[in-house]
Amino acid sequence: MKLYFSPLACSLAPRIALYEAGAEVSYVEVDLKAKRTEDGADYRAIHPLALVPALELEGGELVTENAAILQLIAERFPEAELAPRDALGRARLKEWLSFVGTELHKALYSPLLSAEAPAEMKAYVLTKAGSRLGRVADRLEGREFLLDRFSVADAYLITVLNWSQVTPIDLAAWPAITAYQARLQQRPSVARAMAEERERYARALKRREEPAAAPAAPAPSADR
Ligand SMILES: N[C@@H](CCC(=O)N[C@@H](CS)C(=O)NCC(=O)O)C(=O)O
Repeated sequence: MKLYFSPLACSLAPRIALYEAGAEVSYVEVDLKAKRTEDGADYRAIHPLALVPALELEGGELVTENAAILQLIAERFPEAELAPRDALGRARLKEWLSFVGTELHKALYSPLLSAEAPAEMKAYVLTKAGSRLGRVADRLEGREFLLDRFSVADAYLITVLNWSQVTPIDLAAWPAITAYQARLQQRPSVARAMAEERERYARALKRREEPAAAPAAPAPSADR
């Protein structure tokens, strides 16, 4: 398998899941601005929208969309127990994957991180932050994970929450979320994935001759 990723983008989630699973995978970095892979290939020829993540399977099939990729990883590595097996548990997993993908990633963080989104749009999406993050905080109150144990939904949530620090969102308003973040960042798969991608991010910045210091989260851009 091959995971197309961009450092600290939402493709961090499948990397975390793959580390949890102990999967043998090659990781191919994509420059989302240039739309090129690190081997110089035109990424638009691989993914029509040039988005990450994309997971290429052994037979060459390409799977896109984080929710689908994460569930496929969970299914391929059942011993890692990254997804519940019962019907209600699966529904809850899909519920949270959808919530993170739509209410948080695309409806909240993407516009805030975009260099192109107009100020009015950013102000509008910020009006939704309290209710959306409040929902997450309510869920995490008294729980270690979104579901009964670590799942691919946590891999996605921790990835998206990591972007807060380069947005006006101050997670300190939700202690259940900051406690969750602190806990998950200690988890070996998460700690390893974040450390590696921070390094890759710093290298990518350097290549673009921007400040070399590695931030804990990506700088605002049109890429998330
Ligand atoms: N619906 C896609 C969204 C993926 C997405 O937005 N990826 C961002 C990185 S977090 C991206 O590739 N952005 C590049 C761009 O918008 O051109 C999914 O769930 O996988």
